[in-house]
Amino acid sequence: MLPQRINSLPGAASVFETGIRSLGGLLSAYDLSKEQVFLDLAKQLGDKILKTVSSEGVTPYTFAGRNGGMGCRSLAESGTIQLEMAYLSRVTGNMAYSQRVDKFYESIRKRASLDGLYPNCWQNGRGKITFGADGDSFYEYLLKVWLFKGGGHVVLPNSVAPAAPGDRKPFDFLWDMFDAAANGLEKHLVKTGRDGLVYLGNFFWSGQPGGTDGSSHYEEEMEHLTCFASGWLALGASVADPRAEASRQRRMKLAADVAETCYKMYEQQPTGIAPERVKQMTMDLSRTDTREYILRPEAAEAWFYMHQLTGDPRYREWGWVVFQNFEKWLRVPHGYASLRDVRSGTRTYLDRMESFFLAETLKYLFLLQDPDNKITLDKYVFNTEAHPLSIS
Ligand code: DMJ
Repeated sequence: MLPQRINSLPGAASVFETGIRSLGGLLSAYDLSKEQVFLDLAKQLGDKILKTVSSEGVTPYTFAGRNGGMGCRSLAESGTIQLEMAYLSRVTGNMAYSQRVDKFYESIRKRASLDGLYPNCWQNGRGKITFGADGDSFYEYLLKVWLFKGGGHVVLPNSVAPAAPGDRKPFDFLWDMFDAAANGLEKHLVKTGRDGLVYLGNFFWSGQPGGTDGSSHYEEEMEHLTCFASGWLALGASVADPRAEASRQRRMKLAADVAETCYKMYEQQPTGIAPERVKQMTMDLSRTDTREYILRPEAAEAWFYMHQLTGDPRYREWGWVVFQNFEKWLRVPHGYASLRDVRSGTRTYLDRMESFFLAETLKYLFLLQDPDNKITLDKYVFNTEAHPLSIS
């Protein structure tokens, strides 16, 4: 039995996680079932989240305010609620949800970027740029919010491309920001390792234009989180729009390369399970500072997108292999456990099963195999926690 009311939320709760996991989950449950109770709860939660957002669209770390681990407001915190609020606005007719959080786009656009890329601590105007933690879903939502608002149509293999939208829309700046960020990623973050695989690293930016000064530098580190960028690039490259034409093939190739690197992250470990991150572009983990796997979804997400957008069966094979590895190494009597060391033949677990394992990892692996899947990327956008929302 679902509660009818959401009372107080703990001050220590993360606004970001509540938005993507709880609000996103309620909205998707409403979208798929049309049961009013889910929307009633979502509105209450949306109101509580909205109260924490400043008039500039800046979201705090927790409901009690505060900064997160980096000691600043992060890009992902303020840039990963626009999709959920756009959905709430659409179904309630109350534009205040969307208007408040979209203010963040005005705030960030006043800041300097490195070819469309912003530092995680965006208010500092310099520092770490990444498609991993604290940056990732800001970039993800630029494209997804644009698609959700009707900016463009995703074309699946063997389907007919609809006519591209004619007039420029007020929210088309989101496409421009997505496009600029994808160009920035190609220019500053892509590197081919000694193993011939394509990695997406980080960049430490001094804030100077161009990023070529002595105080800026590249970091050879790729997080598991960053694997999402494969699906993101492929999704943007599948849009029926003349603006996507020039970069389409190039970005599709990069998306496929990154998806493959993410598979190798799994394949090249003795357990067949990928670690949290690799460093210095090597998969043997001799340089990394962690060998944990905390059930992250981004590789499965990449293969799900790549399969749906290309039809290439290899992604299904990869997903199946990895699922079998999960069964072998992670299954415990009452669920699936995180692994302390993906190179060790001794199962040593962390006492942790994140909700994203069910919401994302298993969902993407299931949808990847499901021949009757109706949740297609021309009709749905997935929020960053893999909760599907129908586009129209
Ligand atoms: C998920 O909660 C979301 O995808 C988020 O954007 C970052 N990554 C985690 C799971 O790894």
